[in-house]
Order: sequence, then C-alpha cells, then structure tokens
Amino acid sequence: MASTPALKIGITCYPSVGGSGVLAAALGDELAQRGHEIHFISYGRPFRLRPDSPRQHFHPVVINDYGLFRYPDYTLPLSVKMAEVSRDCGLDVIHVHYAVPHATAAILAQSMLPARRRPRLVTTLHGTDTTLLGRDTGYQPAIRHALMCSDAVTAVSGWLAEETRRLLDYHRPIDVIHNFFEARKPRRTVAEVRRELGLKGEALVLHLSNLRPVKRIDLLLDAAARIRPRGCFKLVILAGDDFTPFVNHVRRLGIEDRVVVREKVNDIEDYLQAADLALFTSESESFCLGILEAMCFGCPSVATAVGGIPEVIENGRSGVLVPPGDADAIARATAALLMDPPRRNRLGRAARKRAHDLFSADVIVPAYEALYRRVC
Ligand code: GMT
Repeated sequence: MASTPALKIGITCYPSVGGSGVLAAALGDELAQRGHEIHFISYGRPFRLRPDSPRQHFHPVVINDYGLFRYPDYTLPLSVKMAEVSRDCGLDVIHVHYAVPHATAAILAQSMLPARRRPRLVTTLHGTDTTLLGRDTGYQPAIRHALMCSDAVTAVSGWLAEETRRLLDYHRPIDVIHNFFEARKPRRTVAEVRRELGLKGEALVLHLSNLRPVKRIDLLLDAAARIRPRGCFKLVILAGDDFTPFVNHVRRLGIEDRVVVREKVNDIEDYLQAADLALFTSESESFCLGILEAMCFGCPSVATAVGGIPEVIENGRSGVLVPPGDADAIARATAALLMDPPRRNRLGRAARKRAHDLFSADVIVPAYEALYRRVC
C-alpha cells in the first residue's frame, strides 16, 4: 500500500493492441497494487487488464452511431463519461494516454464540472500523437491547446519531448517518463513453444508490433530474405493486426518456410522467453515497447537507430543499432549476431540488466506517482 494517501485516478487509453494501451493497462495495474483506486474510461476494456484486479474499475463509453452523423463521434460521449466518473467517484486525476482525442475530451469534462470537483489532467504523449497528427494542420492547434490546458505533459522518451517542442511549438515543461514492462510468467515451456512454431535447430528471430506502416514490415521481410545462411533462423512475427496484406510479399521473396506468423497473441511471454534475437525495422519510433519486452527476457534486439530507440538500446552493449531503411545492413547485423551466440548472450544479459535498472515498474511507477502528487 502507498505510504501517502491513495489517489483516485482515471485512465483513458486506446484499449486495442498497441503500446500505449499496453502501457496504460500495466500502469493502472501497478498503481492499484500500490493502493490507488483506478478507473479506466474507454470504449473497450484494455486488452491486458486482468478481470480479477482489486481497485480497478472499467467504465465503458457507449458510442451511438446516429444516422444524422456521417462519422460516429467518440470525443463527446468520452467527455461525458469522464465527467460522470469524476463526479461519482471523486477522481483526483485523469491521466490520458495518447493526446487525440483523449486530452481534448478531458478538458471538456473538466469544464462540465464545478471547479472544486475538477480532476487534474495529465497527458502522456506516446508517439504519432506528436509525430503524425502534430504535423496535420487539422489537428495541430487542438493538440497544442490540449497540452497547454493539461496540468502536466509527459513523453515516453527525450526524443519525443524534443519533437513535441519542435512540431507543436510547445515550450512548457515536458516530463520524460520512459515506458516500463513487467513480464508475466510464461504459461508454456521453451520446448513447447519451439515445437508449436515448428522450430528444429534454427534460431528464433522475433518481431512483435501492430504492423502499421511506420513499422516497415516490407523492410523486415526484405532483410529476412537476405540473412545468410538462409536456414539458420526462423522469423516469428507476433502481429497485433491482420498479416494478410504482407502474405504476397513473403511469397514474392520465397521465404514462406522462414516466416511464422501468430496474430493477436495474448501470452507474448511464451514467445519472448524462447526468442534468441528480436528484430525491429521501424522508420520512426518514440520508444518501441517490443524492444523492452524482449530485453526483459535477456533477448537482445537489432533495431533501426530512429527516434527514441537509442534511449532504450545502447548500441553494442545491450543491442545493435542499424541505419534505417537499409535491408542489407539489417540482414548483416542480424546474421552476425545469429552466428555469435556468446556475443548474443553478453548483449542479452546487459539488456536484461538495463531493463531492470531503467525501465522496470519499480523505477517508473513512482515517477508517475510523484507527478500526480505534484499536480494535485
Ligand atoms: O503512437 C503510435 O503510433 C501508437 C502507439 C501505440 O499505441 O502503440 O505507439 C507509440 O507508443 C508506444 C508506447 O509508448 C511506443 O512504444 C511506440 O514507440 C510508439 N509508436 C511510435 O512512435 C510509432
């Protein structure tokens, strides 16, 4: 239990498969374990939220698709639910993950409440809310306004904080609070997982992501096709979305026998524990939770040196950074690590230690608690 008084915290996030939702659900879980009362407010239950968690509540937002509207609206019903939960449960803070439209809805919710019942607003920027929408003139002024009205703004990497200052012309303080990951116990053994994947002596190269264009799955596959010796590995893709759009690319490259895909996996720990190496080819990434998830299992990554990734991996110590967009360089770096198990183990050990020292719940969650106390 928390030594200082417990807080009542509303959390709004995208509940579907995605790093910001994973982080928000894990944060809610950790805060609840530390004695705080957590209220998730969203259109769906965060997918990693345990059904039996004490002090964690889920308030669904109902979206009505009125015939008059060409596009269903989420922001208004979200703001109404935020105001309702704030009033009924006496929230101290609403913490929104991903600015659009959550921060705007929270500002509206605040203005619906009498001043003394208004919760404080903490907005956490996760990535494309700055890097993509922050460049869009149809969104930029609204995002900037939402940040100006927040009681605190956080970013998941120093790089993202800098990008936010640059793209949104936002010059108030931004707290950099990196992501964390606490692994659950795998359900199956490594041998069982390898059997399920049809692995014999090959190394398991893992990629996990939501497959969005910034993840450059085309480059991932191109690089996989160039790894030599060809038969030394299998690329296992844990896809947070439908892999069908990439099937033809796999065929064209002739690597059907090298690629195994599992869609919408819940027990990622089963695969993480079995991975020898993780591979990420993103063109932009504010943090890359997948790298951290692998690190927690002593699995080093080969990843493109973009965005906040160099804050997660120290090149040559806890993983390997490669130039973005270069399939040959990615293939060479991956092959070199696959051929050198002692180096792989060394990097893996350093990766696990770094994950524990810098990106564990015990380090990160108190930073959020301190922030809540500051704004309250
Ligand atoms: O910003 C996004 O594209 C969505 C977001 C998500 O919900 O998955 O991903 C971002 O947040 C993650 C959690 O903080 C980070 O690990 C990802 O690096 C980041 N994605 C990008 O920056 C592209």
